[in-house]
Amino acid sequence: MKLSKKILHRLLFEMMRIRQVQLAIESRYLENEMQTPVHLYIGQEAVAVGVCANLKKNDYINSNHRGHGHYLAKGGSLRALIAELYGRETGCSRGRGGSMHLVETNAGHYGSSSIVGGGIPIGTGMGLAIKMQKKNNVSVIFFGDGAEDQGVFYESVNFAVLKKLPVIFILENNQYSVCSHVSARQAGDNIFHSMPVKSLMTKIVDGNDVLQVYDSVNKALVRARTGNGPSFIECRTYRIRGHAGCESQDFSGYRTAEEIEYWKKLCPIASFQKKLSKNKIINPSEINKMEKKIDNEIKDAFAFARQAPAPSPEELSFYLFCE
Ligand SMILES: Cc1ncc(C[n+]2csc(CCOP(=O)(O)OP(=O)(O)O)c2C)c(N)n1
Ligand SMILES: [Mg+2]
Repeated sequence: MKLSKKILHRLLFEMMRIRQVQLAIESRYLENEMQTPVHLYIGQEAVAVGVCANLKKNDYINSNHRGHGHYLAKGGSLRALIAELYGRETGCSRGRGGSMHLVETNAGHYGSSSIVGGGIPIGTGMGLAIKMQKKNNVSVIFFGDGAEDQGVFYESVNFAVLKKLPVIFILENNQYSVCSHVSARQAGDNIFHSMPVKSLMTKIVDGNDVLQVYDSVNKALVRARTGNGPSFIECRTYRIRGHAGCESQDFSGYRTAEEIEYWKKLCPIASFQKKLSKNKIINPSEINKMEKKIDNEIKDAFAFARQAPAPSPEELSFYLFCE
């Protein structure tokens, strides 16, 4: 697939932006001003970016607890993300949700949640709504290999195939569900081989290669928009940081330092930068410019978030589903 220089630069920029935001969050996390768990996306950037760069604003996404990358790639505001982590009224969930409850319906982001697998039936239902309303948009669901362990995933895939829904299931197989490796949970090597139904387009891609992700989603979108039903794409990747919190807070003993080092060398951003540089599509000063631009945006977002007001105690229960 031949992509323009503009798109290639955009893919790199978006991945760098997500990475730099994660690093900034991590570097401030132990100040304890962000009173929310965070699940960093470092290492998985090519998935969110490769998927969302294909989508239109009115295409829907559903995300999960590791959702900063999905939110930013789909066009969520960085200021509102950081304000959310700081529990501020100006956050994307008005400071009531924290890192695992990001949402921006104006950008087609219909929410993330801490319920592992919870977004899968919701995104499938959104596919049904699109079909019933005879619209042309698509519902994309991001979920991890831990969510794929759950029965609701298979029920949802079955339903989406049965009704030929415009849904794209994006499995981010980073190989771990908290401390448990995928080989301790799944009978087969490739999850996509275990799909229970035919007539579902299935594909496994290198989730650290943004172009592979982009290309596979592009094909799945054509299929969905032309009424041919859902697709399932397994993106093989790796989370470089621990399950939650910042680096120093990772549990230890469930994976080796060699394994982490191996995957660090497969960094989706460094390898894409290298590829573009080698093909003279980008030069060091352009990369430098991107870094600076992102850095300024991050500084602005943190300053915005930290000076913003918290929800008032009287209004704390507003916008929540509670008794
Ligand atoms: C229904 C449910 N079961 C268990 C948990 C606890 N839990 C939180 S994150 C997580 C691991 C999820 O792994 P995966 O879906 O692969 O996502 P990753 O963290 O690897 O991005 C688990 C089991 C939960 N939040 N919700
Ligand atoms: Mg996982």
